Amino acid sequence: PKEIFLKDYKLPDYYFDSVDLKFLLGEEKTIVSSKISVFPRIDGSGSALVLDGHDLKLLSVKVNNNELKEGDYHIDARKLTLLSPPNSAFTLEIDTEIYPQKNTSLEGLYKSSGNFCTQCEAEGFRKITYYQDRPDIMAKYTCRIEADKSLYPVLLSNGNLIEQGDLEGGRHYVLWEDPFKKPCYLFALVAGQLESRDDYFTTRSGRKVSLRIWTPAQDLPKTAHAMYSLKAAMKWDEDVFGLEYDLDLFNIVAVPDFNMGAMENKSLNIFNSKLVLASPETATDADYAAILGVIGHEYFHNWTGNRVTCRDWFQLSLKEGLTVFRDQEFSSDMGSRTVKRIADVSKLRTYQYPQDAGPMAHPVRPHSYIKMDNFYTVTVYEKGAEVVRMYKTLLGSQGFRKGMDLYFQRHDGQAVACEDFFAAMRDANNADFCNFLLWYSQAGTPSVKVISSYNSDAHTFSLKFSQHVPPTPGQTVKEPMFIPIEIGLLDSSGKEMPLSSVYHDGTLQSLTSNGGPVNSTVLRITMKEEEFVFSDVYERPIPSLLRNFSAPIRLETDLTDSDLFFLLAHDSNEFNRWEAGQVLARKLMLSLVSDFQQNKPLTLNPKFVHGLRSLLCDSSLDKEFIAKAITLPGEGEIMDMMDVADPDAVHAVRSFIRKQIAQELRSELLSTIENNRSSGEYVFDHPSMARRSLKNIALAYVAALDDPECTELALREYKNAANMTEQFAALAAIAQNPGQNRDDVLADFYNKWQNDFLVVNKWFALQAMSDVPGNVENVRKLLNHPAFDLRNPNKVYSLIGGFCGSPVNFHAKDGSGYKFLGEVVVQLDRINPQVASRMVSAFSRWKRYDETRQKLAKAQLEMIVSTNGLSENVFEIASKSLS
Ligand code: BAL
Ligand code: ZN
Repeated sequence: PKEIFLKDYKLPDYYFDSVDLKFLLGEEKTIVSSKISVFPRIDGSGSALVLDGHDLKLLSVKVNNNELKEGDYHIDARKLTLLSPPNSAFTLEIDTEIYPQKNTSLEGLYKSSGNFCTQCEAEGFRKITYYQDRPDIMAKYTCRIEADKSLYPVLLSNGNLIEQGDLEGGRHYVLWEDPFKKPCYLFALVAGQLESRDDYFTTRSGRKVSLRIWTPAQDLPKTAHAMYSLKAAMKWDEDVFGLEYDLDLFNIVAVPDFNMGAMENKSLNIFNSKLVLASPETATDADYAAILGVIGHEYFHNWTGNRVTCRDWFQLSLKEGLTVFRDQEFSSDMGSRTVKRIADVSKLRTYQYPQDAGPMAHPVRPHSYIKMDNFYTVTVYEKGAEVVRMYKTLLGSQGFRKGMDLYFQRHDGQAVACEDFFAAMRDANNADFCNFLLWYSQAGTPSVKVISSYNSDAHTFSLKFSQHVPPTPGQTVKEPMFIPIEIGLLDSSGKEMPLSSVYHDGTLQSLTSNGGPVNSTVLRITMKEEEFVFSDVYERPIPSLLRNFSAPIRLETDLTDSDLFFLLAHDSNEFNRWEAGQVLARKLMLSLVSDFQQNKPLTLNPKFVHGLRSLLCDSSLDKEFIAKAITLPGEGEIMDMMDVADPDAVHAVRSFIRKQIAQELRSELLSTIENNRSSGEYVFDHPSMARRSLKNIALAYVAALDDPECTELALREYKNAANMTEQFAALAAIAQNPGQNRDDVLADFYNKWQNDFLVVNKWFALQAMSDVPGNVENVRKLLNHPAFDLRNPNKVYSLIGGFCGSPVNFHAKDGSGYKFLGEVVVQLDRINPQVASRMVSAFSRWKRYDETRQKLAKAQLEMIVSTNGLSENVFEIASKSLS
């Protein structure tokens, strides 16, 4: 397979101006005709025109109305090359035949539950017709669709519907025109039996936009929350960024078979149904929140991605990092900012940090790829969003907004690079960003160490920082990075100390704002080692460092346990209160892991339990914050901090602590459940969700005790639950403990929900993730369950993905988990390489484990790599994991 490098980017030799597409949709095959107006970048250059194409049958090629003969072009499995096109603008017409019914890769045009739909990002358009399939080719499109009217009454594409009518033989047609130039990855087509929930939104300049959410008729009642989310997102983008929608129609279609979560095609977003359909009975609060965030995300792409797009796929984070940042901000404004920040940072630590420390580590802007699909990663998305967040931390809200305005002013309608965003932020604010661009090119999570000292004579407080960026594949030597660290200082009563000035790099810098001292400031760390000295500090402070997680780094401090308990109790920065608790929990877990490995008895520090008790009983705190604060760091996070990851020890320790907490806080947890029962209708708002989340975590704790009273309670909660959030939480609480109750409720849940495939996926995932010993056999059985289907990505993510997320069973010492995944990946790769390659990623950190496990995992990777006919997708991940 060929590797593609960022440094090899070249401007295209030919541009496309307009593209007229025609689809004749049929049951055996689909005919695609394209008519493209082409012009050379440099007149008379005479270079060949190379078009991408994959799994296409070429019927004809015409240039300026003349059919080309063999010899005028060259064709192979991936390219169609016009050897000597005209020297100036010309018309290119191509007819191809494709077979959507047989397309199980779910990229290009395919069928999902009887309906046609498309997925073109990143390189799916080449499975529809021959084209320069790269994002810097932006053109205006029309799309005519012809199909059987009774089978496919609804025919959708991008832009405005300008014509429609009936044809002979029970067929009909539509003609869509998109007035905005776009790259082909934003092209979309949907045809099928769908109905819509209709609403409208009036933009602030008075445009009345029709909003339609399309699903099969029976699912329409479950689209209310998606419509609410869409309208909220449209309003928010106007309020916060001054960005309005630019057409009279916005369509969303929900499909059950979809590789990604959703796709931002211009005016025709296509969504995985999981991220559209919700009712209180069938969807959890987490589902509701995800729908809000992703509906927002895809809508926000209309400006950050569609109006301004990427020059090439290496720039993916330009649109994704920025749009994730935007959706995070949207969700924060719609709910609790602190809780959202905690959730986002946890996600980063759980998924992105391990990627950054493993064989697939890559910069936010990767340097190379074999398959672009493999780079829709937590690094490009989530770390990319952190990079955007750092601009805002450095510039403030107004400065950031100025940068965004300049970005659109300069680049609307263009395909640009990450430097263009950087330059807009810098120029709009006249800012000195020093070497900030390294965030785009250096992989690896920077480690920052800080040592503090207080001088009681001089009344100064010093912070000495040192940073180190670990080596990553292909990058052994790293430059120091520009790291913004937001900090505050607390006095002995827990109050913020006023910060008046700081001495750094030979100069005394005033920190006052509006004439007075500030409580929090952002230090700019740019060197390998440097010191900041605060003056006028009249007692030894406790520093609150990296507030709001102002940079995606690992921070090591010299804070003592008692400092951390103090911060947990007093920090005015809620995020850092949570973080202090997490640091304590991580330290505690690591030390117990070491005890466990040495066969020492495990005991829990009573101070830790006391800290949790105070949180649990503090009625002034937000309930969801409490729920987050009493949740222990995940097993993966702890393993990530060990020299040799030991899944059994970490699992044993985490389970031990959970049970201890449950025992010692039993009465507080039981009253928490009692006091937070639902009354009345399900409401999607922060207070109600916070209440449910606190109740559910309390239930999970007490159910871990597996005693008759608590089990009875969990069974009652399961039976009486009036919404899926509480029903599923009770099911999960009961399912922690193997036995008859577990078997009974799992069977009951399936019987209840067997006709709702999204709920059944939750049932698959819950069992797949279970830590019951030898669970691999249960998961193998579930592969043959009538409700399971390897062709449906959501089912694979639930069952196979869920299983790989269970440290004890996936990493079972006998290698049974690895063997299972190896077999499934090979089978899945023949059906859907993108999904298979996501699954194979679970192997990527095999070197982190002991020798026995390493050997077993490596053997599976070697087996996969040597499989005949392996896709490039899986090859890239598996071979990089081995290297
Ligand atoms: N562009 C792919 C799906 C998304 O990130 O919105
Ligand atoms: Zn996106």
